[in-house]
Amino acid sequence: MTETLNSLRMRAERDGTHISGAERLVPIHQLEDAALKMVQRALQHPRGQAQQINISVEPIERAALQFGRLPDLHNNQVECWQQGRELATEMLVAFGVARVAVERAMTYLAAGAAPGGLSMRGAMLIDADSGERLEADPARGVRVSRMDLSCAVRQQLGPLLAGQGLNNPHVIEALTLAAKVVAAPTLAAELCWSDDPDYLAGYVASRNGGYQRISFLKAAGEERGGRAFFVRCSKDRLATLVDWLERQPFLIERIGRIHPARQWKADR
Ligand code: WAQ
Ligand code: MG
Repeated sequence: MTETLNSLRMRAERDGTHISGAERLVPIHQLEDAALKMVQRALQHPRGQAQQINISVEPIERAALQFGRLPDLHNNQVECWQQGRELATEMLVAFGVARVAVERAMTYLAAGAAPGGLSMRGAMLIDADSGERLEADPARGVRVSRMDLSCAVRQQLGPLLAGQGLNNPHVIEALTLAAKVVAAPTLAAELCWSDDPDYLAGYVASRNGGYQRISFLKAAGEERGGRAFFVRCSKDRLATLVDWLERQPFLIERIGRIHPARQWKADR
């Protein structure tokens, strides 16, 4: 395929507060349709109707594309968000993140990681050993961008996810983002839960541990959510990592496995 791809990005706000964002890589003949869907989404968002919507389109050079694979999806069913956060903590520790770093990240996400207790537009960068916060702007964070599924992977993925009751845009976008994140060598793991008040699932991910979906990571109605990227990277190489996450075009051409659901019983 030699067709030029375009980076299509959307960011929506209301009263200066972040509502939603989205990022795709699409050929020119799909731009109109994909941009329309992004605008519709910003106007119908559960966090509120957007007032200001920014859309940007930028061509990507085919030669600059890197290719990747989706992480394997594991579907962990927990009984409540408290149990989910315990499971997420143990998984991140097993992925090699220091417990203190996990606990700090969870505390920030639970309190709203942006100034004023709001959700950030992007992700926190957290030192995987010390738990120190490293991103330059604590309101914006780092926004992973310029990634997408190939058409073939998108077509294969839908029915596989549907078989597990997981064929929704949250799962597809989160898998896509996590695929790029875990491909960065200096990134140890990711923790995420949504800032949408009605979407209670989240995940942890790492290169070897895959995408570990957790059915509850927060309470219903909660609008504080976000992402933490646990990094093991010297401070002078941080800018290179951020640049790669934000700017490197990354196309996912291989699918991962979709494992059946696994039930976790609360030990109470
Ligand atoms: N780059 C970095 N951080 C981002 C990005 C991005 N491109 N997009 C969103 N975030 C951050 C930002 O702080 C948001 O507030 C937060 O993540 C949550 O974003 O398996 O829906 O789009 O069922 O609300 C995960 C579980 C759903 C999916 C995550 O996130 C599943 C979700 P949302
Ligand atoms: Mg959201």
